[in-house]
Amino acid sequence: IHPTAVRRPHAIVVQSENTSYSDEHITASFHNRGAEVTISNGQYVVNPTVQSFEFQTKRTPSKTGLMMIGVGGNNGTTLCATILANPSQHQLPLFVSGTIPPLERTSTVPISDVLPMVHPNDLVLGGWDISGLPLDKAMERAQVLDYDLQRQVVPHMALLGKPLPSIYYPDFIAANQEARADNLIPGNDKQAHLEHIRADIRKFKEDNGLDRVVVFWTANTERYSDIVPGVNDTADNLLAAIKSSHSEVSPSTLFAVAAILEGEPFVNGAPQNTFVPGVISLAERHQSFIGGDDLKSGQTKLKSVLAEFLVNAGIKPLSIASYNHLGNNDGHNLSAERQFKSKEISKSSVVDDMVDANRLLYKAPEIGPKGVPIGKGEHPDHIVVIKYVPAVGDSKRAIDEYYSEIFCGGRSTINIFNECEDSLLATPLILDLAILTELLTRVKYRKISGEAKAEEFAPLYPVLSLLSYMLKAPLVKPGTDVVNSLNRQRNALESFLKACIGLESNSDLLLETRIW
Ligand code: NAI
Ligand code: DG6
Repeated sequence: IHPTAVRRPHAIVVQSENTSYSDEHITASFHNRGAEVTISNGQYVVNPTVQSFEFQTKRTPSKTGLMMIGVGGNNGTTLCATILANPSQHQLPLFVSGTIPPLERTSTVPISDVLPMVHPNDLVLGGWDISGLPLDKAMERAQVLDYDLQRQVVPHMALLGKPLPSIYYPDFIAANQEARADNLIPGNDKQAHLEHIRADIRKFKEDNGLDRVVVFWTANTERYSDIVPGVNDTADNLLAAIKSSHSEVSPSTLFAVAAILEGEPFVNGAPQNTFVPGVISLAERHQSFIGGDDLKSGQTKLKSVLAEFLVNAGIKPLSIASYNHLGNNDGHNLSAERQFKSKEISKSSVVDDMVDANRLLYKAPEIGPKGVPIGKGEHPDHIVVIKYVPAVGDSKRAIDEYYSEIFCGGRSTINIFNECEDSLLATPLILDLAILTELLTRVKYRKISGEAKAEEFAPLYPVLSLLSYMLKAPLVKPGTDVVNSLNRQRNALESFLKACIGLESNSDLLLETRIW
């Protein structure tokens, strides 16, 4: 299934005193430059800051498995089929197979050459589904890929067999999914379910000789879990709530806890609040990586670019109305109110920081007597509508209207209509997320302070906010700001990759082109 093709050798070697190579590691020093800004006597007072770091990246990618929860769905089967259909390892349209901006004026380099990364074809695929349909049949059920491609890949998909049985708590997904749920881990004991999932991860790792397993939620969107003090607000409370099979522990949270306890990264590709505060604390305690939420595939991705462009250009969106209809099983599940609500939240948050960043255009919130802002301040009207229309299957149709105020009180209306196979946008994001997540587990850092003895290298903070570029409602370190701007998210990711080999962040200054 995976004939080995000739791979490009690791192509970039940085020759600098900032960067050193051993057989095992790339070590690079990096100066993180920023500024402290205060307002004094009506003036912004800016003090430039610099903190020096060393990054150490393990050079050999881990032998990595990708275990998808919901592997029998449209995204899961499309991902398996596209990997199996690509034995000659053609370039896939991924972030990691794109290029990074010029290291000098003209040369771009492939992102996957900046640091060693797992090749998509080397991911060992597996996972769980509450539907027991074998994956070849599940691919046919999904009706995403062209008939002829399905026909060619069916025998390979058949070799993947049936998904592992999963956990099903009917209260969390739409009632219309019940007919699918025929492949279940028996019983209602959540502690036993947790042990079962942990054993599945260990077995998959062992059977396939893996060093790393990325556990990925691409199952149905769940309703939000209530945050209940004493239940899911701390790591210990959450573990106790699982022991007592508390009704507010969702399947996705249980999978996240299983991955964390196994020391394997977990990524949430759906919008629900899997990462209740207890999960984040548990990940911190075990230094285990998590990332989410919700794949940012089409409408929201464009919105994060367009809204930023409009606001930065001084064009003031007064309303953004986003409508879409689709006919796949995701759409069916989202036709239920509570599951739609989860998606509505993740699709709606994307313009917040751009509006907050320009309080010249939008009025800031009033400040109350104790210095606390009242409300959110001025904001465009923003609505999100999703309708289920079975006939169109996976081919989502999305309409967006941006109605804005322009110069001299004029009005501008931009209408966008997009038609596209939803799962063909989502699948590459899952691959990118799995590949980048594996990479980030191999990067360590330490602070360098003057002449002081260097600290030990430590892993990155468990919430992998560097994955934001692929996610609609990025999970970030508690207490830090969410960045929704697609350009800034990409710049952060590229700058981080370059920092790991001792290169400065991206600059479009191109000074040599501006001077004699
Ligand atoms: P799908 O409905 O085709 O697949 C979901 C699969 O999850 C189904 O096979 C279902 O049986 C299974 N499932 C449900 N609960 C489960 C559980 N507890 N354990 C194991 N399996 C379970 O949906 P699709 O299109 O593959 O999307 C998957 C998720 O990704 C959805 O939550 C969707 O909202 C999200 N998403 C999808 C995007 C897209 O463009 N397709 C983009 C952004 C997010
Ligand atoms: C319809 O909104 C179904 C959803 O699952 C979306 O297709 C998915 O979340 C992708 O959304 P977007 O806004 O990134 O295109």
